[in-house]
Amino acid sequence: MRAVARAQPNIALIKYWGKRDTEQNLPAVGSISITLAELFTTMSVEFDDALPADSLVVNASENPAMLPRVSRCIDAVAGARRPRAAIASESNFPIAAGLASSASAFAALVVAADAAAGTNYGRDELAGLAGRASGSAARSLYGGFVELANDDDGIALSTLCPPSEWPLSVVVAITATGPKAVGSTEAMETSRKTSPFYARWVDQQQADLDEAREAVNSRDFQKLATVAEHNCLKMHSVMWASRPPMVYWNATTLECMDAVRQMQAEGVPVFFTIDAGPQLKAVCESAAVDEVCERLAATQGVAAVMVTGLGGGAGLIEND
Ligand code: 2P0
Repeated sequence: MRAVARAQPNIALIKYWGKRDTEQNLPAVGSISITLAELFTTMSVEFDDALPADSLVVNASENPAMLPRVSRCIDAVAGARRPRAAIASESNFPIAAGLASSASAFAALVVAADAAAGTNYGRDELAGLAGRASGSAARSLYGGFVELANDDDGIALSTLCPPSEWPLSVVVAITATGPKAVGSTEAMETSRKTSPFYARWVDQQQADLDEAREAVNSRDFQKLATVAEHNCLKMHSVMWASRPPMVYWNATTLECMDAVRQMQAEGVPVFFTIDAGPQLKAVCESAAVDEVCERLAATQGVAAVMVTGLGGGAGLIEND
């Protein structure tokens, strides 16, 4: 009745932003991501009939705020008549700062809950369950380059390229720590309801997905760089034009963008992407990782850099 799973966050290169169904948490657009290797969340779920209620500990502190969402996700896996659960998670990177901690957390949660309850879902079903809790979490069930496509019933996941076949690196420049002002779920709804650019964003997404998929299939770094930066800046433009506007960047985020632009001008194979937070993620060919790390670490205002390769999907590490 106890299981522990581990999942890595993923970084979207073609972004999920906006929902077509808030009830079932279905995305308005498809997305393409890379699953990371060295950053991870470890999640333990223990069912126990003797417990009076579910409990959640995140990085050694009780977290009642997140508990209802976590409990609903476990209900979706194990049924509402399941025993109460003690849930504990640990992440080795800052949570709630635009580093996709909800992706690794809910991906690990569905794997652990499934094993602890003995429900034995397949990976696609687990991805669907994770996606209902947090859209980006569905992608962390898979490794390497992952595409999430919309279909009639919900979502469909596929691996475009395993990590070993195109082993890019990611350097995360931490430009601020601490939780962000507006969570993505709320920010996406504000964009959908108020941004004049939202409809165009949704309309254009298929073309970006097609271009990025072709770039991945042909291992064309420049092509991927161009479409990924374009897609990222379009997503942020949707947010900037919302009411109220949502600007997740700080001055250091812009300094880091400038550092990436300078490296590109010098021929370094690197591009940036930025999610719903102030951190900049620089994706580069592995041979360039030391250079990219050094240059971002030396950029004014950068608190720290983290380096990671690409990794596999969520998996079980203990099952008692
Ligand atoms: C992504 N983000 O594709 C995009 C890019 C942030 C910016 O998915 O409401 O936490 O839980 O489904 O998955 C963050 O949103 O949102 C996200 P919910 P989620 O990675």
